[in-house]
Amino acid sequence: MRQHKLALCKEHYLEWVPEQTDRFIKKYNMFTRDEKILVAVSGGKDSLGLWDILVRLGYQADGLYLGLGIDGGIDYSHESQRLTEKFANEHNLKLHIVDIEKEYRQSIPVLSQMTHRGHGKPCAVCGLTKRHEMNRIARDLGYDVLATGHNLDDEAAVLFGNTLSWSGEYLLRQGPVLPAGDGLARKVKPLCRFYEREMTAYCLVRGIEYIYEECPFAEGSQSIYYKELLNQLETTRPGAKLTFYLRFLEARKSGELFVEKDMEQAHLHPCPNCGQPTSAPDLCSFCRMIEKVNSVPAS
Ligand code: Q46
Ligand code: ZN
Repeated sequence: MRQHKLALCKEHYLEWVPEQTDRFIKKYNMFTRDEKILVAVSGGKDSLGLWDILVRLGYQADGLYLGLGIDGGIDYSHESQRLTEKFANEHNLKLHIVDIEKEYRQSIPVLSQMTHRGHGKPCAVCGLTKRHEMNRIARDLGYDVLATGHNLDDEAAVLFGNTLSWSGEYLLRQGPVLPAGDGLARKVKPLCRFYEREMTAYCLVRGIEYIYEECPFAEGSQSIYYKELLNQLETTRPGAKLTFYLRFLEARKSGELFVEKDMEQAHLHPCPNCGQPTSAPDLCSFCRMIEKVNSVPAS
């Protein structure tokens, strides 16, 4: 790990990763050992790695898998669900599975086509659905906090995009912890300081079987392009990604860059259908989407 000027053997690497994770959890006040954590698992290395680490550290972490119904020629959803279930069974862990198609009659790609959102890509509908469902399950099942496996490469790419467009609102909300709001679960990213390759290495040496393929719809996305640019930078300047992200967190905290203002929570009210907070005047955008889909006669 050139950025840390550190080289570890397998045995010590498997100790170092959880130790570091626990340090970040405490540093950013993510959660305590008394709280119930719901880990959003996709079958990929980051989320399965995160679940494994939290359990090894003795946290109460259950999993949530959302079946999106994405095939993309590689049977993506089935394979990622199979690997997630395999991991949960092998470690005797509790896994909640929500199949979007069963729950809302349509898979994500079909919901996207029917609502004409996202210019042919289902990512807008997928993101909206995942946010809605993760929050719904966390709230309904009484979890204190929702944890996702975003790593440093993910966070640096989002930060890069938000900086290029100086999206102040998004920059203010980006961080390792998004506090709970009215009806919104606290969201945390315990892996936000690990490089993607560090998580790959963790899963490989730990023997975690995960889905290698990305979601087929990720191809050609802006975030992958930003990741490539940042990787080029990292090659010549080891540690650049980490510095970019950490300096941003410091600057934001100190108020150097932005004046922290109250997030727009005041304008939120519960959606009359699902009860989740929304800024829309009536139904939340997820319920509006489902209403629209249900109004289309079945063919
Ligand atoms: S948003 Fe888009 Fe991802 Fe959903 S459709 Fe696939 S690439 S999984 S992070
Ligand atoms: Zn709603």
